[in-house]
Amino acid sequence: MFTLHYSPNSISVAVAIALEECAIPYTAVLVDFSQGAQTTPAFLKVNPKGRVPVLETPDGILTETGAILEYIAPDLVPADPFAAARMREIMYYVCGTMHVNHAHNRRGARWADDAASHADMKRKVPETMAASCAHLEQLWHLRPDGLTIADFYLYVVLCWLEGDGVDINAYPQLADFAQNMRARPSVQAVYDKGML
Ligand SMILES: N[C@@H](CCC(=O)N[C@@H](CS)C(=O)NCC(=O)O)C(=O)O
Repeated sequence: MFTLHYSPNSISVAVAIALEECAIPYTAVLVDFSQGAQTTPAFLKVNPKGRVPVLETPDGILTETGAILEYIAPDLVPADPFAAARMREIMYYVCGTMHVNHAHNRRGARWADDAASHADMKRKVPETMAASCAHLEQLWHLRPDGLTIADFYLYVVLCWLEGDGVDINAYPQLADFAQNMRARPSVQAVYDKGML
């Protein structure tokens, strides 16, 4: 049995989409950020990093979205090593750069103590997120064919664009991708569960 610790609209929802896509039954446990639930001793015992997602599996506890996605859905990683590397090229960019850009909106305290520094970081977010969208749009032709686990990560990050002050329609391939993902039953299921 699988237990997913998640927070709505967070990257943990990418794991929920993958579980739905693979028809893997799971229990979803809400980690209520508004109550600081990710910082409680009980949660830190599960994930000392104080972040979601966390997936409890029959093999042990996993953290880090990309790692979890690879575990859940190995069939959605291209068999060809070069295509798999292309997929990871996107996923690591979205995780290591774009997700971090987004975090500067509300999580500036990770990097600085001064409120003025937080405000400065926040102001920069529309610019850095737009730059990430432009890179993805420009390199879209390198994306491997067919559905991959990177798509789940990317979709959730694209859902953050509006709140980050970026209009997805300025990037037609990303907008098209997001629309197609939104139509998938797995994505519909997480909306129905109030996760997105
Ligand atoms: N590298 C991690 C990042 C996980 C992460 O930053 N999750 C955010 C939600 S999107 C979180 O749990 N934030 C809680 C906090 O910063 O207190 C991954 O890809 O899973």
